[in-house]
Amino acid sequence: MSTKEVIDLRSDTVTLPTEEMLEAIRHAELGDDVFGEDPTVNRLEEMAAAKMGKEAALLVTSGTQANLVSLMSNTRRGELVILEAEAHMYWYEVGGISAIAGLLPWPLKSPLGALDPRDVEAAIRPRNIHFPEPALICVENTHNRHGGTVITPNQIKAISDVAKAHGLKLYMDGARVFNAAVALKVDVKELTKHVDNLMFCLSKGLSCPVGSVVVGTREFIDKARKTRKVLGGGMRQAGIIAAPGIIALEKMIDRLEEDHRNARRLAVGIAKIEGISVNLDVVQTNMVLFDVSGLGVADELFLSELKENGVLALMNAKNKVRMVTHRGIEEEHVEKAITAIENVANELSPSLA
Ligand code: TLP
Repeated sequence: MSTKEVIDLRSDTVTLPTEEMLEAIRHAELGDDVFGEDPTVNRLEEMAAAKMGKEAALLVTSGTQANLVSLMSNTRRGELVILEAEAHMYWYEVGGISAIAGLLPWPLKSPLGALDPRDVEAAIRPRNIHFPEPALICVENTHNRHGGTVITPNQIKAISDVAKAHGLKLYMDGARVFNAAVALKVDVKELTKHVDNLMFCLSKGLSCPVGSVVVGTREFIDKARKTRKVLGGGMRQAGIIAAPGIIALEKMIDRLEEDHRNARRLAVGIAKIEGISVNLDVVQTNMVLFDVSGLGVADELFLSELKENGVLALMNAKNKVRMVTHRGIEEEHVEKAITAIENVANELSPSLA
């Protein structure tokens, strides 16, 4: 790394494709995927379904499209969807859940992202002329806004039991489900077996340039394929997106462990800085959330000073900074980032140094 290189910790979405991925794109066998004739897409979809222990899969353009397609394919307009109050679908998807899917989100608070089954049970009201019909429960794994926290197979099963008892479907926003599986050291199927359907992203820690995959029963995926079409997501020679996805599934999952190690290293380093606090219990995968309220400076100033020192980050909430580790961030970058944060803290709040 040159001394001028920027350490970009804004998100794992900033990862660039590997050389092997670029080669695979160049040589991908292509066809028209709207006719189901792109062999590379078909291969990726089959691999994804097998990996998740489900019948079928569908390549889509983004995590947001995956969630929207899944919401619409699991429900009818006017129905109620129970989700966690900090869920990505609720916070960051431009309100598509209501504006496009026509659903009523019913957010439930939780300390670390895992819904309490008793809260879910209580939220499912009896069928009544006044109430919207409840249709779907959503979990997010790992949980982004809670700091990349992991939801365990037992926690998912407990929600699934409630869903089944009330005839509701269970969906998982598994944008980073492989991070959860790697952190728990379990096969990803342990995390998917209790949900009816899910999505995962290729373009985050797995390093692909584009794409997410929706996975579920054959019937659900047939419906999702049509929903994707109405949303303008029918792609033609989409094998150029699927080709790196195949490499991601074959080769990029196990290395997520490195990202987790680096996140922990980063968090432990940041925790020692005066004026900054980190809850280390929440650092379970590749994200670090830390509180800079002790520095007494505006968030914009903190981020811009950090940028001056060669490190990029995002705010997760007021005074709460988010950093995400990913391929391309090595131990030396973590050390440099810690030093940069320390320098900024000292510059902005010299009295604390
Ligand atoms: N999350 C992005 C931003 O939108 C915040 C990030 O940098 O973390 N579900 C979850 C849990 C996500 O974290 C994201 C992306 C999505 C869905 C949406 O994926 P994209 O960005 O591909 O639409």
